[in-house]
Amino acid sequence: MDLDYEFTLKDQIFIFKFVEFTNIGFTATTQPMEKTLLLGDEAIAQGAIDAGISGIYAYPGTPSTEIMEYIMNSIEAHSKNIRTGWATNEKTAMEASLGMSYAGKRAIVCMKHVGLNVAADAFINSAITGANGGLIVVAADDPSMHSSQNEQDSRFYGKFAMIPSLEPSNQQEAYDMVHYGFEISERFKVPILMRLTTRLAHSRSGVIRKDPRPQNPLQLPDNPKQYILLPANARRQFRHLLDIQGDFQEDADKSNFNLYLDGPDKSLGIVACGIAYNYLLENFSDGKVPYPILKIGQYPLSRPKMKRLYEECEEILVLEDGYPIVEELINSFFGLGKKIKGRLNGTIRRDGELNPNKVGKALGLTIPETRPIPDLVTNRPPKLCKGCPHIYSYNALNEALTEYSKGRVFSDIGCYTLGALEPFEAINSCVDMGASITMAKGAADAGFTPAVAVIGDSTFTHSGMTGLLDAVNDKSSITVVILDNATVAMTGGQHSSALGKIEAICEALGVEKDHIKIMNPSPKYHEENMNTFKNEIRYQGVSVIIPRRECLHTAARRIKEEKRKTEKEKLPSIV
Ligand SMILES: Cc1ncc(C[n+]2csc(CCOP(=O)(O)OP(=O)(O)O)c2C)c(N)n1
Ligand code: SF4
Repeated sequence: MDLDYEFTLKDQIFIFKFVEFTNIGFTATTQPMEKTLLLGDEAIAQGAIDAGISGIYAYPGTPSTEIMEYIMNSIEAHSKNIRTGWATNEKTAMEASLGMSYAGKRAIVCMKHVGLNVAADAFINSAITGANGGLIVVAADDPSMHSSQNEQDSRFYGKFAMIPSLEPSNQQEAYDMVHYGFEISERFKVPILMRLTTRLAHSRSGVIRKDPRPQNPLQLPDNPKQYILLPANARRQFRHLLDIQGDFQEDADKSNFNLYLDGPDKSLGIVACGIAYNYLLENFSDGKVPYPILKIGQYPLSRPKMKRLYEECEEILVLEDGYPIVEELINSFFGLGKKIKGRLNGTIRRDGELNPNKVGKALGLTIPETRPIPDLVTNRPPKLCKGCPHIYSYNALNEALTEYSKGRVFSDIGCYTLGALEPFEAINSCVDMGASITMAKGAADAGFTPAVAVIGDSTFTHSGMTGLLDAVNDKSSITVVILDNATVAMTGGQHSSALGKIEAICEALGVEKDHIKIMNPSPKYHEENMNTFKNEIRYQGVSVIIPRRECLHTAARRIKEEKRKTEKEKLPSIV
């Protein structure tokens, strides 16, 4: 039995006053001291609305998607004219938020952890330009890779960019940290990174809201050169960033999010970062932990508090959901021989999500037996929905490729990645968004032809277009299949930036019009589709095939919405 997946969050108190549903969406009540039941993502979103943002930018990605969705559906956000809407990728989202900050307004940009890799150029440089209006970059990490390609820890990015990072331990802190994050972003004139993990993003708890703050007026930065990163300016700006590192440190030392909580038993001192603090409390039914705890919610690490813990306690246990970043720092800060327990020394498994049971085991507690997972929910691998258009694209493609040896289909990230599984086994790679086209190109350049790339419509505009241009410029012999289901299906059916634009984009990038083919991925067109695949795969150049049929769920939602609108129009109007 795997205990990893069995836990509850005791601290998630289920008191909620009221969430009002309307035809546009929902909005929380504002009575003081009443708790609103919010997901971690929603707490960030509501915090951002209340803290006076003028805009949110994001590209969907689990577990961050609900932040944008909440603000898009919020009547309050609509009434305040807060800019919402999906960006084409995380880099464009990051840059747009930087532009809004340049104009003096508060902005928030949200993405999943791997999205920060895409936005990294802009993100790291935004620490050098600095911010004008408050700017918060939210990265939602996914330890255990519930829906991701890796479990990288975004706190490294905060350290890499040398800006303050915030890591909430519960939904209330997530809400409060947004207010605080904007405040320090404007005080220090730098963007702030906020990192959370899946369980916090996707679990609910009662949140007390603060009084809403008005939006900032338009106001350009005092220093007109701040955003011009020519080397001479960049050097100056970077030196300034280095100069204010001490201020970040001082702020973290004083921060209410970094608490030293004393305990009588000094045989162990516990460092609990973000949600790990919640997991720690979960192991003590009265909420009283006998050991001193350093609860961390703001980075850089508070050295005086860490030093006190190190000096007062015999051993240190580091609890962090993600990489052993703090454990590593303590080892190298002090390195004075005391035992530091955590993921690095093997007390806690190096990979995978942290949870209360893992924390209990690390504390040497006896973990009560949990009920086994019922058969109904075990071993149920994900699969394409029955009738999904991707199924018929793969059926035709697989048949068209029977005359060649295996291993020729480079794929990408989306629902269609499930084509890797039985019964299709249609694809041979899935690395990062956009890599299908460029990997197919590289393989074709190496002489491995035919090489086929399979990419979704949203992934194509996210990161596929530039690779296609490379292939066109090099006249690489590849067939690119852009599966157009008119949505970003895998993350819940968000609007796809590619909608209605794919052929025009391909043509503009230089793909010959005669080699851009549209097909309907349905069983009745199987023969026709298979022949189209065969012909284009034989073509020695760049060809694009666009199987086009709406995702079943998006279609169902669209039809329901259209029906609701028609029924509403039919209602007699009250004058
Ligand atoms: C850099 C990055 N950003 C976001 C995601 C989350 N994500 C996974 S697949 C996907 C897009 C899928 O849309 P599409 O390509 O249209 O394929 P579909 O799921 O609709 O078949 C997204 C946004 C990710 N894995 N990596
Ligand atoms: S959600 Fe849509 S695209 Fe994804 S598998 Fe189901 S039908 Fe296919």
